[in-house]
Amino acid sequence: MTFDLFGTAPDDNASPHADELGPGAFVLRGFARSRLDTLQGDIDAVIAQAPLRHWLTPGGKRMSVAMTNCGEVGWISDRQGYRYGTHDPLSKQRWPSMPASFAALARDASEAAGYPDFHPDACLINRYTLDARLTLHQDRDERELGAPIVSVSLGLPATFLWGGLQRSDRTRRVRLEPGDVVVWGGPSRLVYHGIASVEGSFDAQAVRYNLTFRQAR
Ligand code: MD6
Ligand code: FE
Repeated sequence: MTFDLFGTAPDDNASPHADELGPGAFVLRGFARSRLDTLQGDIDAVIAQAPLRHWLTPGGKRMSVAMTNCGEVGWISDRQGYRYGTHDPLSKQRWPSMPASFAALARDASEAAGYPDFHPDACLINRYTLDARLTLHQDRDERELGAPIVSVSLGLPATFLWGGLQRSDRTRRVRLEPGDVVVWGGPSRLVYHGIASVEGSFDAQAVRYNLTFRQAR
């Protein structure tokens, strides 16, 4: 499947295409490739205001992925559970606003995947070092489960796990490269997924970043 079925490809030189993971779920290969430098600069600016931190799970374990947020609301985890909140619990300030480059990418990618009416109010920023993992989970803390999720990969490649609607369903391994954008919604919105591993290299950059856009409220 090519982007021509959806609209115009933004990266003319990248022979972009989409892999369908399941009904309503796509990997838009290389969709953000031409925007990576701008996105990384804006990630660094958000992190300067709202530093990355390792949330505690409700069960009391420290997460290996470091996280922060921008947008109207941010995703928070602590002993009380998972939730969205308007303020950073560390600084007691509002989360930094969503950079224009983020909002534009979320809009363009959701539209390309057939979700023209996506208005994210939350962007979770995940940073993975080589030893970080994200165990199989559903994204279900959002009020509007009719809206899709848009997820962008930067930095080191990773092995993404794509399962089913039950935790015990078998998983498929999908390699995500920098610039790949995963969009999923509809019947796939509550599919279990995770990050099995981040692939090291001799690149100067030793981390993977992921931006996940949601319509949370
Ligand atoms: C990651 N992504 O790629 C983790 N969740 O680092 C997610 O957990 C995720 O990619 C919901 C929708 C898309 C995602
Ligand atoms: Fe997720």
